[in-house]
Amino acid sequence: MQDGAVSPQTWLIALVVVGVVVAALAILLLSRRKPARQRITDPHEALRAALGKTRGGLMDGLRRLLGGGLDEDIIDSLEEILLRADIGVTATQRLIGGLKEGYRAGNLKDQAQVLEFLKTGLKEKLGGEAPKLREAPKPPTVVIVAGVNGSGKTTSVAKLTHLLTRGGEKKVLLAACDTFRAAAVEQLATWAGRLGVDIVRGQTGADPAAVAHDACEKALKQGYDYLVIDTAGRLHTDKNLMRELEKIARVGKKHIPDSPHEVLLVLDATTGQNAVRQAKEFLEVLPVSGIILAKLDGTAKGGIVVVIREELGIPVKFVGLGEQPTDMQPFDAGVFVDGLLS
Ligand SMILES: Nc1nc2c(ncn2[C@@H]2O[C@H](COP(=O)(O)OP(=O)(O)O)[C@@H](O)[C@H]2O)c(=O)[nH]1
Ligand SMILES: [Mg+2]
Repeated sequence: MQDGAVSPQTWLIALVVVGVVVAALAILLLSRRKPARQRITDPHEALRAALGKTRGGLMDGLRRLLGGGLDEDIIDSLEEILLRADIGVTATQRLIGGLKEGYRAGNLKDQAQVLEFLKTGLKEKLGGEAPKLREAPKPPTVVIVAGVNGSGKTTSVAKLTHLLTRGGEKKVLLAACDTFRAAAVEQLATWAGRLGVDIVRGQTGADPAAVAHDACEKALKQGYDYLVIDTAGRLHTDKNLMRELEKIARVGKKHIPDSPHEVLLVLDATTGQNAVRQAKEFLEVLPVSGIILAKLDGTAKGGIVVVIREELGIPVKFVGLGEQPTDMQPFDAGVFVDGLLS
């Protein structure tokens, strides 16, 4: 080899060194970048953010129509916008009727007044703050979480657990009664681990009522404050599912006669009116006492809360705003409507 010439090995080493330096710089830069989505800690802001899609559809439409003034034809055209947000035919017609009356009486003259009217009307329909979770006079409080497959039950159990254990004083036990799918038990067990709570689980295919039985016994003996029961959303037939849910509730009653204290039905907001139809089937067999409306963050159909209220007469107690345990909050009509229309 000639003096002064660089050997291939030296080139190779130099290349590797440059490569390592570039990779290290890239890792350093990437790790210092802000996460794409900052967690919003203020609950009102979190709800407002989750309602973005619904609010966008409503507000864009309202501004477009009301920008040039107000008359009865324009008020009629608002109907389509309200229906698209899944506010429902009954409520929409009543709101449109009220708007026309107000317009004729000379009380509604511009966009701001129309918005105020809609807000007040919706808040009245939805009531104020949702009733709190029902508590047993003597612990454990038994909560059954039901709903169709994929509606968000297991995630909602995790979110509820997070809310219940937040103060650090309450002991929560989970029961994995969706024994129909192995993955369902694992999913709940993973959440239990992450949230630091205990879980009662059976083998895949075990009788869910037997798991409920064991869980009730443990909850009573070991002084848990809450027993939260996750259930299956699909069996071979809907009849089987409903029978199984009844059986779980019945087994609970044997141990804790005034249970279940709360039966929460999880509805997937993205399915709009379908969710309401499903709910009616559950209501036939289960004493549903509250609704968890999940996935509000993924839909432009947030108005479905109005239909739920009008057609089911059961309070929406919680709203789900994402996939993390922190992404659920008690429903408050005032905050909800303000997040929808401003
Ligand atoms: N964006 C969003 N996704 C959710 C929400 N709740 C549940 N999910 C997702 O929906 C899917 C089904 O949820 P899961 O709890 O397993 O439903 P289950 O079959 O009823 O138990 C999962 O991918 C969840 O992460 C929510 O409020 N927002
Ligand atoms: Mg599940």
